[in-house]
Order: sequence, then structure tokens, then C-alpha cells
Amino acid sequence: MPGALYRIESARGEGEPARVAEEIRESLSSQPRWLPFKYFYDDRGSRLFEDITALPEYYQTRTEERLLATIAADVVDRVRPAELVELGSGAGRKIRLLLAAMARAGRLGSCVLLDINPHFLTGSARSLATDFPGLSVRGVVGDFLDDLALLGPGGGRLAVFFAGTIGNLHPAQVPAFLTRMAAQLAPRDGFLVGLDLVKDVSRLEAAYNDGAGVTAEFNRNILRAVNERLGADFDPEAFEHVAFYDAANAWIEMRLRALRPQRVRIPAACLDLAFEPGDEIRTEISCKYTRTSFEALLPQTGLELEHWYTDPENLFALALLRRRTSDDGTPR
Ligand code: SAH
Ligand code: AVI
Repeated sequence: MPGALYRIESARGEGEPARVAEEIRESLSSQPRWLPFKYFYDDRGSRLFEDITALPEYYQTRTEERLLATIAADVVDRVRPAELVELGSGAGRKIRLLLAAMARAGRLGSCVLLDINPHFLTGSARSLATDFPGLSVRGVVGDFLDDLALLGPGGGRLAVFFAGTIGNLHPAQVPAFLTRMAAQLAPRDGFLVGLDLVKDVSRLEAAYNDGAGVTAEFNRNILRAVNERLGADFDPEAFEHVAFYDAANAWIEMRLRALRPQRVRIPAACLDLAFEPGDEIRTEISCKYTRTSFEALLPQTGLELEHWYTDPENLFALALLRRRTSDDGTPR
């Protein structure tokens, strides 16, 4: 598109295939077996996630989008950003509400998208650059757990992390993740974090066990992605989708359960796995928060809660965090 201003860079270098093989070797050799959730998001998985967002049972996306539409101007007014950064940007739709609010406030400057999926990232960067003339768009293909430093120093920055994707991290990982994010923010920069809230178990479980079976397909797709990346021979149809709420941990857990005895070879990871019927692989946790449980993760991170926005039904929250000023004794 002539005039559209965007560039893409990648944190994933030559060592990437070996790193992936090692990561998958380790997780599938653990007891219980598990897989890192980022492997859901090959092109098919990213499209399946988009399908999930439109499901009647999956209230999260439409609730967050509606909430964001009502608060975008307030967030822009509080943070006064010139740059918007989105972690795990995916199709990059919600960010448009904030870009529009920035444009209305005469603050539209630049935008950085960071995502593990290069094709979705490029598509989103291109369409944002086309639809917001004058916006400078940078796409970074990278891992929000390892590559945040690529964002560079903050200053006039509002970072956003939508969808409740922070809930896909184990709560024990969250303070370190927030501390790394704080390092990419200047004092008084903002970080807007979407959180799915603790609620009725039947509503939560329905969102991960939809009637059309899209979530089941998304779950099984992780095995196709491993086949594709590492030459493995998983038969995804030989596994059933399992998703349930673990109230003690306040998370939804997704698993794949073997339906029959089978062997799986993953040559690139030097693995030969035996499964008996009922054997499981944990593929995702999706933590559900309360204001109190989320706030408990903030001390020592360099971030503090400035505002807690939620929808009228209290289904989903957007927590506006601010980087503390460096002179109040918190770690830099
Ligand atoms: N922000 C979008 C998409 C959320 S889905 C929305 O609100 O609907 C989660 C997104 O995070 C996907 O686009 C996926 O590709 C990306 N993702 C998952 N794990 C990642 C990781 N470790 N690092 C960077 N991006 C990741
Ligand atoms: C991206 N993430 C917040 C979604 C979630 O709800 O945890 C991924 C997902 N898994 C199953 N359905 C959607």
C-alpha cells in the first residue's frame, strides 16, 4: 500500500529450531507432560483463536472490546501516550480503539506490535499502517517472555496486553514478567492489562468447552504445530480435549487425553513417547483473577495499580498499571 509506514523485525534468529526442539523435549519429558502455550499459535491456531473469539460461550473478547470502547479516552487522557505497544497483538483489532482515541487527542505517533506469529503480525502491522495514515508501525516477531528488551526504552509509552493472555502465565511467573515490562517503561508510562475474572464455574467451563468444538480443535492443533515444526507424528484425532476449572488455583486447565495406546516419535527432539489411554498432556492454564489476587502480584515489580476498570457484570477487567517514579524507593 503506497505510503503505509510499517517495518517488521525478528528476534528469532538462526538458533531458533534448536531452541524449539529443546523446549519441547524438556516439556514433553517432564511428568506430568506439558507443552508451552505459544505453540498453539501457528497460522491455523491463530485463525482458530479468532474463531473462538466469536463463539457465544466465549464472553471474554466482546466484553473486553466493549469495556475498552468505553474507557479508551480516559486511559489516553491519564497516560498521554505518544506510543502504543501491544504484546501478543494477534489480529490487532482492539488496539484500534486506543489508536482512535489517541488520534482524537492529537497524540497519534507510533505503535509497536510484538507477537510470536510472523504472518498475523505482518498482516496487523500493514492494516494498521494503512488505516491510520501518519502512524509509524513497528512489528517485532518475538516472545513476550524473552524478548521484551527489543521494545527499547520507554517514555510516552502505553503498553497493552489484552485478552487475558497474562492469565496463560503461571501466577508465579507474573511478578518477574511485570518487572521485565516495567524495565521497558519510563516513570509514569502505562501498562493496560486485560484480566478474565473469577466467576461462576459453569460460565467459565462453558467458555472452554464450546458446543461447536472450536476450542477442542484449537487444543488439538498444538499437536499439528509440533508435527509441523519438529517432524513429529502425533495423531491429533487420537487425543480428546479436556478443559475444567481448578478452583484451588483459580485457573482453567486444558489438557489433551490419549484415547488409545500409541507411540509418538519426535525425531528433532530425540523423543519416542509411549501413551496409554487416559495419559494426558497439559496444554494451557488460563488464570482467573480478582482485583485482590492481581494486586498481590504487584509489589516489587515497579508497577502500581492506578485504575481498575470492569464491565457491569464484573466478567472482565482492564487494570491500568503505572510505572512508579524512580525516586520512591522501588527497584529501577
Ligand atoms: N491480542 C489479541 C490476541 C490474543 S491471543 C486479542 O486480544 O484478541 C494471544 C496472542 O499472543 C496470539 O496472537 C499469539 O500469537 C500471541 N502469543 C502467544 N504466546 C506468545 C509469546 N510467548 N510471545 C509473543 N506472542 C505470543
Ligand atoms: C489467549 N488466551 C487468553 C485465551 C484464554 O482464554 O486463555 C486462549 C484460549 N484458550 C482456549 N480458548 C481460548
